[in-house]
Amino acid sequence: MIFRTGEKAARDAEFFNTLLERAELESNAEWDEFTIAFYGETNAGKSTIIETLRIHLAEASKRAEQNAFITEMAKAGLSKATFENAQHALESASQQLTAFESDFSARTSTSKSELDALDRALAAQQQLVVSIKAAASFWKRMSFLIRAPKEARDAKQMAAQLQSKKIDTACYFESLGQQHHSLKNAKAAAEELLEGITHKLDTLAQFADGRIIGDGHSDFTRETRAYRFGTGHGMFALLDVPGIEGKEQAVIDEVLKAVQKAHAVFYITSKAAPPQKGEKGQSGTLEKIKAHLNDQTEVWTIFNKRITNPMQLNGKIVSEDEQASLNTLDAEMRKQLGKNYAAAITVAARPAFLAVAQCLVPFGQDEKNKEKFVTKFSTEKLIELSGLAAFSQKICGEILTGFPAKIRKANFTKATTGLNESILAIKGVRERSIEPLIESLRKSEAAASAQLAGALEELNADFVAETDNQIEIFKSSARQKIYRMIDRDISNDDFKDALESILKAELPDLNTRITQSAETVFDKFKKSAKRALEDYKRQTAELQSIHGQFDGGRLHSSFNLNIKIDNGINAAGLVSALIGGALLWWNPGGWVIIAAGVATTLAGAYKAVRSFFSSDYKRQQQREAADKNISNVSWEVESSASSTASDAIDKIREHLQETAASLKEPIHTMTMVSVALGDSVKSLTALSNAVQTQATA
Ligand SMILES: Nc1nc2c(ncn2[C@@H]2O[C@H](COP(=O)(O)OP(=O)(O)OP(=O)(O)O)[C@@H](O)[C@H]2O)c(=O)[nH]1
Ligand SMILES: [Mg+2]
Repeated sequence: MIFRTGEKAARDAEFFNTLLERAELESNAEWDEFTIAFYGETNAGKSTIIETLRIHLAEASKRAEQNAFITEMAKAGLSKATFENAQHALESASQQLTAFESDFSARTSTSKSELDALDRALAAQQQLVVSIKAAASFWKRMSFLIRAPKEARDAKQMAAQLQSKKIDTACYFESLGQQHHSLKNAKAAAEELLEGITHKLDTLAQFADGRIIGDGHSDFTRETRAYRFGTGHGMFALLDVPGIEGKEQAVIDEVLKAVQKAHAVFYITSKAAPPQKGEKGQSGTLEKIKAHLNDQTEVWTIFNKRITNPMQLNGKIVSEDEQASLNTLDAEMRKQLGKNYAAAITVAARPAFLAVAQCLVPFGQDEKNKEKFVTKFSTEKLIELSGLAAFSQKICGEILTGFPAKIRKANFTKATTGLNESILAIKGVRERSIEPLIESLRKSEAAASAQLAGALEELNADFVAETDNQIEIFKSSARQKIYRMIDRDISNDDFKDALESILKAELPDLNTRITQSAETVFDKFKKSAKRALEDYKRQTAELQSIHGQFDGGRLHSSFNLNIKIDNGINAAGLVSALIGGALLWWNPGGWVIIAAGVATTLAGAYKAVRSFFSSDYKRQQQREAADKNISNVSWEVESSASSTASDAIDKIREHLQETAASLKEPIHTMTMVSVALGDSVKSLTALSNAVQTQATA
């Protein structure tokens, strides 16, 4: 929300009111169903407990899922025997194939080495025959034509044997190949069978009990889901809320929306210890509980005792040490939430779930775990031992009794808490930010105005001093020049002419010097005025950033309280408006008129001295006449210059008043904002009182 002008501020404040009414009241408008939000750290077991209650209390959507599961199960025609047979078939086909393959490779290498050995023996024998023939005499070689040597005959026999061995081996390996092929086929068929079953199991898993329960990874539940239950008391809803302390940023809106809607909150924890406090400015679980659950009228802690082994279910599920820790937890929670905190209830969610779950994926982990528990205890016993029986009785009895009145109380409390927090936040913004800002702006404005007024006074004083100074220079220069002429014993006519021409020559110089010094003092003024305005502009910007950190608290979620003051000060522009044109009123033409007046004055002086002849006396008279005339002229110049300057200064003063009004603009804007916020507080207080009256009606 941006307040720029007072009017806009008032309009925004009105909008602010309506929004608050809507945001805080309508979002809590769950009036028919008693709603319990399951709140707590990720993996604490919120979804497990809700799933258990859904099954145990036969929640409608759970019943529908279970019916779908039963139908799918019947369609699948799955029995333990078919599954086990398929598993065994695959196992034995795999084993046979593996055994065959290793035997096959052993046989291959044996046959190869046997054939290699025979090959080598035959080659050696043939080599022997060649060497015998080469070493034999002519007659011996002739006899070999009739009967080959024994070695040659042996070689022939060996070659025939090798050939037959090779044929036998090839036949043998061909039959092994066929066996290999059929074993591979058998394994593939067993795999296909099992895959078909697994596919059926996957389909079943979609309807199985426990689908909403996480797999042990954080942040399993991402969106709040409501499950509705009908009881003798009427309808109630359980909200399965995403967990805190995981990737909280991603789910925090869902968490807050859910607790805002709820009439009671179950804080689920798997640790029998008070929630952790934050460190080094970071919010711990405890601070979050305080912040998130502060406007709840009923908060319970549900301690989910983690149990994986049926042996742990003998006797009480909470040890003495754990009970002592739970007592500390109760005390800490009561300290944070006051009378709205109820107490801790213990439940062992996992065994409770396993006890009541009926539709579990066959042969899966859950089914195996259930098996572990149900072989040790009956379902009824497990429901009792896990604390589920007592817990669901507590919900349906104590917690739901008289729930319409509880809903009313919870909704009204939340509405008034919301409104009161908003009122406090607006008051805080007003007192801690807006009011100090206005005060500081006032101080800065006063300082800037004083600085400008001071600069104007200084301008006047500087101008007078500078003009006096220049006139003194003029006087002494004119006097020196005319005295020198007088000392030459000139006639009165010459004296008159000389004085006139000296004055006419000196006056334009004086004019130039006065104009120049006027420019210098105006320039000095210009600089100080600009500095004053720029300082003010900078100060308002700094003040804005110091006080602009509006702590809107809870309002921040719905409102962006961004108040901007544009002080609209353009120092350079304002300064030129201040003295722009002031120097134009300077009228150099005035000096000619002054000079013309000299002659008239001189004529009188001349008359006064004409009858005197003494030269000394004449010179004395001429000096006096010169002094008088120079003085008269100076006085004329001074009064003309000072009236010109005071006209200019008056004009500046007029503009200064306009500037002063624009310096007050930020103060005016912020005062309007403050008034608008004050009005908001009044109307929100009236609304809060009206809600309270309704609540107790
Ligand atoms: N051993 C054991 N495991 C449990 C118990 N309760 C829950 N779990 C396991 O803890 C994991 C998380 O449980 P959920 O119920 O999904 O936890 P959650 O609080 O809903 O978690 P988020 O949805 O991430 O906020 C699952 O793997 C559960 O099986 C218990 O009592 N004993
Ligand atoms: Mg969950």
